[in-house]
Amino acid sequence: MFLKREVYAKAMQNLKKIHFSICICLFLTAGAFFFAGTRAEAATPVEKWGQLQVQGTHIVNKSGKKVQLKGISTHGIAWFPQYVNKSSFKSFRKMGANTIRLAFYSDPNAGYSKDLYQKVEEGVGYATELGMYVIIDWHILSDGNPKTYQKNALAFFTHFSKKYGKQKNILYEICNEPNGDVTWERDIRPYANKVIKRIRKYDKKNIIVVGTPTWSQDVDVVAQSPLNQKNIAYTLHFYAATHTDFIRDKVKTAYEAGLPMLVTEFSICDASGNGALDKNSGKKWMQLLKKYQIGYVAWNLSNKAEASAFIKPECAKTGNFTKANLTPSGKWIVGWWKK
Ligand code: IDC
Repeated sequence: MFLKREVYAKAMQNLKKIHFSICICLFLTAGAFFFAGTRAEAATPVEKWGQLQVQGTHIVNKSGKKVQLKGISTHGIAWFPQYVNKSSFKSFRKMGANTIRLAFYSDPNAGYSKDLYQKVEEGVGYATELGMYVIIDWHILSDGNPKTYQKNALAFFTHFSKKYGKQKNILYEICNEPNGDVTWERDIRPYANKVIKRIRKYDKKNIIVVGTPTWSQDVDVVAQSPLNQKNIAYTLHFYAATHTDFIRDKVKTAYEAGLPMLVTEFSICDASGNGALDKNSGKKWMQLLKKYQIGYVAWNLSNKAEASAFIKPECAKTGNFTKANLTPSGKWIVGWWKK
């Protein structure tokens, strides 16, 4: 009887030990998951990738790994300044964006004003706090030749490269879309060389994105004689319903020739920024960009009644967006960000 009781007590003791060990194990596992979870959440895009650079045909991160920038461009910040705020950018980061582009129209007839430097600074500030990359875009458009307002461009990039030259999350886009009677050799190349020289006075490392002829479509032309400079990528823009295989072929040619490219603007509607969506052509673009590891930033962050706008026209919010606030083009594009 005594023996039995002793065996029983021993068994109970062992059981308690096992129970205790299981508890400890569970606690440690839960703790590990918790810390992994918070750590993963704490790692912002810039914490993960660090200083970007151009290596050969690609944009790579601090460890030399090819990366795809993905994100959204503001509309002209003169017209939709209300979307340049931290909560707005944060909601897109949550959906998978790592990049914000700030579109600063350069033509005085299209919103240019030195007063808007302040808005760019706010935007860079929010993106930086959120650990996102930010493209400072000198948005030439109606002023087709980048030389038209070259003096203003030099002042603009002097100001921002002086201010942000030591940060690692900045990209400079020096001429959104050259168009009209403009050639690479005669107009864009000399303009680019001047602006790059100015930026490099203050910023030795960050990537400079250079526009290409015909609304940043002729990457094949540029690939024949790119600039002789470091950390340069070239702009490629497409609107999938208008720009189909004939532009995708230009991209293939340029890529095979070794040209580093970045899509700083695109949508899946037509080139007017409006019209029907072409998801079929859009899908071909996404597949091509993934295959080549070319980054892409979508047009545009506004609730304007046009197909390329991301926010539904009836949505009055200016931040804290969810997918329910997005237009069909917005929803479709966001769906590719985490792929
Ligand atoms: C469009 C906007 C539209 C605005 C127009 C003129 O979507 O609301 O009225 O500019 O400023 C581009 C340009 C980009 C255009 C966009 C769509 O870089 O500024 O935005 N687009 O037309 N290139 C090809 C298409």
